[in-house]
Amino acid sequence: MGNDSNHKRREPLARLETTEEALSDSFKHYLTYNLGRSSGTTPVYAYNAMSLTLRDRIMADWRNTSLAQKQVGVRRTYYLSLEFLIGRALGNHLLNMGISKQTDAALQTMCFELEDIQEAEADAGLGNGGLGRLAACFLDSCATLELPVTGYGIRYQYGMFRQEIINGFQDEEPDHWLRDGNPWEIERPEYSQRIKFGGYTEYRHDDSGKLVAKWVDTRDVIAIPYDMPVTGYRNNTVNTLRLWHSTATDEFNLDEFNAGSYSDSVAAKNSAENISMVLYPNDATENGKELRLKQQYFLASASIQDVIRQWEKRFDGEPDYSQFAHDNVFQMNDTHPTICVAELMRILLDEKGLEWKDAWSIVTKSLAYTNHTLLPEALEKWPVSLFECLLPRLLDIIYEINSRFLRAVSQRWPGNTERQSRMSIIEEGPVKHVRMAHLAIVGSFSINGVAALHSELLKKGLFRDFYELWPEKFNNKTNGVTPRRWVAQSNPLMTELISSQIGEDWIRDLSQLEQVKPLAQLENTEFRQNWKAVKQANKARLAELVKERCDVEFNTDAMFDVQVKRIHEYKRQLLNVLHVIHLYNQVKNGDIKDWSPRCVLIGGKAAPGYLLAKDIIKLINCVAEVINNDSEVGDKLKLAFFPNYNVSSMEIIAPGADLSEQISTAGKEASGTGNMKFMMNGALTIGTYDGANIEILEAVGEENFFLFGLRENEVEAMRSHYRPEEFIEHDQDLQAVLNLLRCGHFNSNEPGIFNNIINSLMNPHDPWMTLADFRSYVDEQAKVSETWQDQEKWVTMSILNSASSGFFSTDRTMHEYNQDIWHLEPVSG
Ligand code: 26Q
Repeated sequence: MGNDSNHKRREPLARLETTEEALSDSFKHYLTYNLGRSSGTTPVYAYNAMSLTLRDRIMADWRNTSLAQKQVGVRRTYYLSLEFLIGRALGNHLLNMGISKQTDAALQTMCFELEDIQEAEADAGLGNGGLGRLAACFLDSCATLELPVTGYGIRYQYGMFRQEIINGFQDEEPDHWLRDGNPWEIERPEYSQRIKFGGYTEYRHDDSGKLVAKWVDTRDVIAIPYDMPVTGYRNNTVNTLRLWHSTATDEFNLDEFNAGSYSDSVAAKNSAENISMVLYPNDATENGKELRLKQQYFLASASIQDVIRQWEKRFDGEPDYSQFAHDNVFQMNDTHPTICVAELMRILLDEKGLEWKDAWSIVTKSLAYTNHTLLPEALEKWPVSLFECLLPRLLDIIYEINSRFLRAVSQRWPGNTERQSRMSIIEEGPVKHVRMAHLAIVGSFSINGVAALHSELLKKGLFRDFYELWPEKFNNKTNGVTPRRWVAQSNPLMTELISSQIGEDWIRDLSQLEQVKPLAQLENTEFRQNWKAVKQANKARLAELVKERCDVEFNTDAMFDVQVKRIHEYKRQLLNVLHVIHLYNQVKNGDIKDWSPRCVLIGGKAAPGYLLAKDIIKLINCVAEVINNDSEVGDKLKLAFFPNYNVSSMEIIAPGADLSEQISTAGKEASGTGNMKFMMNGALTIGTYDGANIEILEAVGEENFFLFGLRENEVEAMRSHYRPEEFIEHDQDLQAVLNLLRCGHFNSNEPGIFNNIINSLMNPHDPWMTLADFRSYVDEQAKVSETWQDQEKWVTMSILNSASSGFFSTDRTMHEYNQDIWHLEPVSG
C-alpha cells in the first residue's frame, strides 16, 4: 500500500505556461513523442494530445489543492455516488482555466479545429440521468467554491448504453467509452484497497475478555483508484473524483490453481473484474441483482477505507477517533451507497477496536443522506438471504443496529408494534428484506429531499414515522445545475451577450442575472434583437443536429417544443404525444386559424427491461413517421425522436429550445434538473405543479410560466375514484385522439403493438392519471401557441426566464449543503 506521509515536506509543483506557444509546443510533443502520430492524424489523437497538454497544466494546482486539503484540522466531505454523469471534460477545463482562445489559436496554426477535436471525446456516461448529472454539477460547484469535497464512484468500463433506433424501436449497444484511452484519469495502484465478500464471522474473546468479531474465509477483490481532476472556475482549485476499478487478488488465483482448478481460478478473476464492468441502466430499483449489491458494497468499502487511510496519516502516533466526525462527513447520493452505515461500523468495531456506542456516535455524526424519489416502489430493498451470503458480517451489524433502533422506537411509542414493524430496517414477510432507506435514515444526522415540495412530501408521506421521531434531521436542498457547463460552455452566444451588458461575474454568482431583467423592457430594442438572434442561431445549430440524427427538417421559425429525459410513465411522455396527435387532428380538420408552427422533439432512454417505456419510444417514432410524411401537415407540425440523448446532446438541445416540457404527474418528480437547464437558456416552461417546477414558477412569476394540471393533493384525492372514461366522454378532442390510436392509424402495418399503452391510459388504476390532465394540458398548450403569435411578448418572457434562474445554480445548492450539513471552510489551492 502507498505511503505519502512525507507530503508535508513536498515542494509545490511549478505551474506550466499557458501561452499559445507553450500549448502548441506541448501538443506537438505529445502527438509525436508520446502518441507516435503526425500532424495529419485523426481528431482522436489530436484530442488526446491536447488533453494531455492541458492535464499537465492542471497538475500543479491539483497537487497544491490536494496537499492543502490534507492538512490537520481541515474538515472534508466525501460525495458517495454510484453515478457521475460527467459528459466531456476538455471544453469544461478550457473554460475553467480561461485558455480557450490561445488553445484554439495554437491548434489552428497546426491545421486542427478545436471544435472537431472536442467532438472526438467520448462522453463519460457513468450515470442514468438526473441523479448522476447532479453529482457532476455538484463537483463542479464545490471546486468553484473551493470546498474540500472529493467524489467517490465506480469506474465502470461500460457506461450508460448507446441507444440506437431500429424500425422505431430502442436497441441497446454497449458504451465502451474507454476504448481510445482516457487522458483525464490517473491510475493510483499504490492506494489500492482490499474488499471482502462471502465467508463468515468468527467470534472470540480477546485478552481483556472482550468479545471480538472477525470476518474470515472471504473471497477478496481489489479496488484500484483512478483519479480525475475537477477544476474550479478560474480559481486554481482542482478537486478530485476518485473512481474505483475492480480486479482480482493474485493469491486467490494461486489458491484455486493449487487446488487443481485452473479454469475456476480464471472464472474467479472474471467475477472480481465484473464488479466495475457495467453501469446498471435502471433509474428505478433493479431489485435483487447480486452484482448491483456487490457494486454498492465495493464502492462503500473502498471509499471509507481510503478516507480512513488518509485521515490516519494526519496523526504522528495513534489516531484519535474522537476527532473523526469533526474531520469527515460523507454525503450519500440516494440509498445506493447506504451499506456504508454498516461498513463504517464494521471498521470501527472490528478493525479499530472501538466500543459500539463510540462507533455509533461517530457514524451518526458523519453520515448524511439525500433522497431522490417519491415513488414507494423505487425504495431499495435487498433480500436478507443475499446479505447472508455476500456480506454476512454486515448483516450481523445491521441486525444489531435495528434491534437498538427498535428499542428506541418502543420507548417513544410503547406497545405500538404496528409502528415498530413499519419502521424496522428489516421488512418481515415470506422473503425478508433489508430496507436501505431506513438504514440510511437511522444512520444519518441529515436527511434531505431535492426540492421544496419533495422534502415536504417526504415528511408527510414516505418518511412520516421517522420525521415524527427525528424532525431535526430533515431538511430541503433544492437542486441546481452548474452555469459553467449549462450556459457558459453550451451557450457561448448568450454568454457573450449577457457579459457585454453586466460583465462576467454572473458566471460564478448567478444571482447577478437579476441585472438582466430591466433589459427585457420593450425600449431595449437592441438587446432584445440580439437576444432573438442568439436564440435563432442556437435553433439553427439544433436543427442541424436534428437533421443529422433524426433525418427530420426543423424550420427555425417554428416553436421548438422539447421534452428530453429518461422515458418513464410518471414523466408522461404519453401526454406529450397525445397533444401532438391532437395538433395533427387540428391540421387535418383545417382548424388552423392563427396556427403556430411547432417542431416537437422528444428524447430519452428506456431501461432495457421496462417494456412499456420501450413501447412509448416506438409510438413516438410511429406518430412522427405519419405526421412528417403528410404533405398537408408540412411545416405546421413536425415530430422527431432524438436517439441516444446524453449530456453532450443536451448542450446543443437546451440552448435551442423555445418550450420546455415538464409534465410529470404532480407529486412524482422529486425535482427535475432539465427544467433548470432550459430556463437558464431562455426557454419557457409548460409544467405541472411538481418538483422544482414550483420554485421555477415562483422565481419567474406565474405570468411567465405555463402551469396546468392537478396538484399533488388533487391527484391523491381523485385516485380512488379516477374514471378515465369520464374524461373521454366529456372531451371530443380526447375522443378523436384516442380513436386514431385505437384504429391503428399510426401502426397500420403492425396491428396491436400499442395495446398495452392504450390499456394503461384507460385503466382506472393508472397511477399517473394521464387522461385526467389532458384537457388542462391541451388548453394551456393553446395559450402557449397564442403567446407564440406575439413574438415580442415571447422574447420578454424568454429574457425574464433566464434572468430569474439565478437560484438554480448548484453554487447556491452547494452553499446551502455547506451551511446546513457539511460546515466546511473553503481551502484555496
Ligand atoms: C437502484 C438500485 C438498483 C439499480 C438501479 C438503481 C437506481 C439507479 C438510478 C435507482 C435510481 C436511479 C436514479 C434516480 C434519479 O435520477 N432520480 C432523479 O434525481 C434527480 C436529481 O435529484 C431529480 O431531479 C429527479 O426528479 C429524480 O427523478
